[in-house]
Amino acid sequence: MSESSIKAILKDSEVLPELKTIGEKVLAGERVTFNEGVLLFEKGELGYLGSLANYIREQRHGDTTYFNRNFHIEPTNICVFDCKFCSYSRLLKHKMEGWEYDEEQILDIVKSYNGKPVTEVHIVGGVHPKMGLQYFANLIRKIKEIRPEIHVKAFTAVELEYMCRKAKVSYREGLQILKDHGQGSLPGGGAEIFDEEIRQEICADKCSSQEWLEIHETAHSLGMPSNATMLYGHIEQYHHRIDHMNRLRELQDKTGGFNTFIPLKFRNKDNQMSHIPEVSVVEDLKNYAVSRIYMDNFPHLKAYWPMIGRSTAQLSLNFGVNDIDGTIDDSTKIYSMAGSEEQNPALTTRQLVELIKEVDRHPIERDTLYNVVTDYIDYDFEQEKVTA
Ligand code: V47
Ligand code: SF4
Repeated sequence: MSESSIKAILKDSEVLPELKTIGEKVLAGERVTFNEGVLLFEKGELGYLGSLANYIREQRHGDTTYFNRNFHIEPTNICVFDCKFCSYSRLLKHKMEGWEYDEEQILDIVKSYNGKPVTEVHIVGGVHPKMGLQYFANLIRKIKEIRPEIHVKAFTAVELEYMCRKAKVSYREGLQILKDHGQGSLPGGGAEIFDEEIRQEICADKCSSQEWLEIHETAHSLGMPSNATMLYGHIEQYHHRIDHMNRLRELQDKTGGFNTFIPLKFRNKDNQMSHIPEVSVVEDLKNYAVSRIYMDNFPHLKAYWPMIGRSTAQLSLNFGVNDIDGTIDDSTKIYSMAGSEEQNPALTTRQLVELIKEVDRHPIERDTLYNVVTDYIDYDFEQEKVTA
């Protein structure tokens, strides 16, 4: 999407004047305000939003689409909290339906990846009262003994808040202990929607928005980067989404520690919010586009394909997204249990590369910190090497 094609779109008489003003700001590299963000959601046509978002995406990343090779460990789905949207957790009282891996089982999962070229392990699960800070710190150390080079991206702010509270340490002390044992970064989960009233309705008993932001700010100050998510498409309104993005944008101005923004579509199977219908694919794409336009200081925007499905993930690459979450085998249950498109979210690297190439984007395998691992544009899978 070139500057001249955007200018042509801005001349289109069907675009509302106030939306044209926002388009001109985007072209000039200026920041969109809160009210303008809400207006984009309320009045922006999908095609117009997509053009602006794609322009930003291509200015920053060209056709590059990143993915990484990781695997997930979910140590337990037993959780002391009771988020209304969660299809995954089993409260302690329903322990029969829960799982709880012991240390040996977790280390066996790590060992099962021996010889496989994964660069990251993503550890996230329910909040189990018996699995505390020291347990997880030791676990990370043992994982690093098995795979010294692997990047450990672990624990949402929800898990960290609970761990630190139970261990009676500050967030700084807790995060420093985990860092000293080998943790590299934090995933973006647990953010949901920061608006306090909506949060009270959907996940009243877990860490507050302020605590979530404080934990990420502390991690950034210790040199641990992180991601941020937003759970959308339930009872929130557009201004709640912009408020959420705005709080993240402000923190990113302060710390620069966020890598990636990951919108997560609410799925309604088998949870306490099953009566709420899921939003459409059009809404998903609009949400990606507005996120790309509003979150001007977030380098990357990720589509989590196990949740939205492969076709929408491909489409999202024209709506601001420049990253598709990796070849994660069949190791995460959080979305398949909530009714996502992908019941077995496994893709080989070759399939993922083809998925990206099919929509004329340039696949690059990255590590957690977006260093290039392999450029797949001229990769020959038969010879297992780059040919050009
Ligand atoms: O915080 C739970 C979400 C998140 C549902 O950082 C649901 O790279 C939709 O943190 N419908 C956890 N979403 C997952 C997470 C994550 C995922 C991918 C990449 C990264 C990253 C982090 O899953 C929770 C919650 O927002 N979730 N239930 C549901 N029914
Ligand atoms: Fe527990 Fe996380 Fe599910 Fe909430 S979303 S109930 S914190 S596992």
